[in-house]
Amino acid sequence: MDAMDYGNVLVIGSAGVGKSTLIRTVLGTGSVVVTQLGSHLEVYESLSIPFRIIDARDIGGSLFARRATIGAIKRWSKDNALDGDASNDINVIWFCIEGKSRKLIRQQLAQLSRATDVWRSVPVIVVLTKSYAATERAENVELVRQTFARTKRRQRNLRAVIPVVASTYQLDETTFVAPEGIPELIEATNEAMPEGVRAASGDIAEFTLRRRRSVARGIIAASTAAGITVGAVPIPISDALILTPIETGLINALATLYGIGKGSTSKKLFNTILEVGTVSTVAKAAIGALKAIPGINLAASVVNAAIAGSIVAAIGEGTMRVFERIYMGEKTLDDTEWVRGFLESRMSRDLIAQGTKVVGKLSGVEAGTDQKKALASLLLEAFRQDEDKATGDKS
Ligand SMILES: Nc1nc2c(ncn2[C@@H]2O[C@H](COP(=O)(O)OP(=O)(O)OP(=O)(O)O)[C@@H](O)[C@H]2O)c(=O)[nH]1
Ligand SMILES: [Mg+2]
Repeated sequence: MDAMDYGNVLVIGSAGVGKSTLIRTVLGTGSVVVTQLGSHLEVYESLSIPFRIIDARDIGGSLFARRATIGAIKRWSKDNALDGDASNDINVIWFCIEGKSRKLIRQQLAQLSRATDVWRSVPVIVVLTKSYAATERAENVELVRQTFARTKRRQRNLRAVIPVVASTYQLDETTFVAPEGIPELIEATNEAMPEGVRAASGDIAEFTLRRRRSVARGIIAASTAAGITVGAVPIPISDALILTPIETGLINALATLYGIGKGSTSKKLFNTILEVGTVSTVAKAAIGALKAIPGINLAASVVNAAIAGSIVAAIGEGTMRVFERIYMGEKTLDDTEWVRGFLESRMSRDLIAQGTKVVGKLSGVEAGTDQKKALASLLLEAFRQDEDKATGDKS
């Protein structure tokens, strides 16, 4: 992409609200270039999205720190202008606010508004970071909107208020809050860009699809770890019903990520997926085959953990691909029979093969190392490799 086409996003917020975590999730880890400007300013660039993201660490802090940071941003803009880059201004500002209490939200908003007075008419997106409590999201959004409504100029600048969870938040070993709001933030930011630097909607769709996939993998990883924990029982598993709550959570989290609602048609689809992943003959066959791997020197609970983890990982990767197709309009929520066939063939083809490999490798893991951790990473590696190999396979 031509450097001229880049828009600039300034990210501000108090220390520890989650700016760096957010930026890394939005851009992904691949192809990101970070330039350090002094000690308080980092400029992130990705080859696949036309925004630069500027992490201004201390702008909400002391007056002195704020002046220094604003000065550095202005100098950076000027230097860019000298390089012949037309888009040297700040085009969008993300106010990062942690939605802990009403009072804190108001305080942070006031502080960030003051700090950005020099960018008087630049569009603002308020990002409510660490929005782990789903029940509080709507209320916090409303509070921000009301606060902005008190000043006409600020209200004019406000483009969106987006509750975000940038990375999986683990509540305990088997429950977690899935990432939230990332594709929405990318889309809203692109919308707020001046026309000259705005990406075509097709390019943005492709970018957010890739971001969705990487968020999906975080969800699958957390669910697989939960499956390993739940599966680690000494009595042999006969079917995967024990995994129902985890698979249900997994399917729901992926559905939210791909914008699939909770109507009656999707419910039927979710049930189909759950069936394949719990009581189907394919699932049972996989359990039988994995239990029967000869010559393994592992405790029964470890084998069970491996089986449970394999099933969750396989269902997760398969469901992600199903939802991608629906998201792209290639399939619909009504295609339950296609979904069943697709998942069953993936399960019977890959689950046993990958699961066997993983159990074999696990037997070679040195005694004393954390077997659960080793198992989780072996599983994800195995199913991811399979996933990447299968890319482009449209069956
Ligand atoms: N699980 C989870 N942790 C988060 C999230 N956002 C931030 N954190 C954690 O909160 C802490 C602070 O996050 P940072 O991204 O470093 O915050 P920051 O705003 O860049 O902080 P400074 O650079 O010090 O200003 C880190 O331990 C993060 O891992 C999130 O969405 N999920
Ligand atoms: Mg940071």
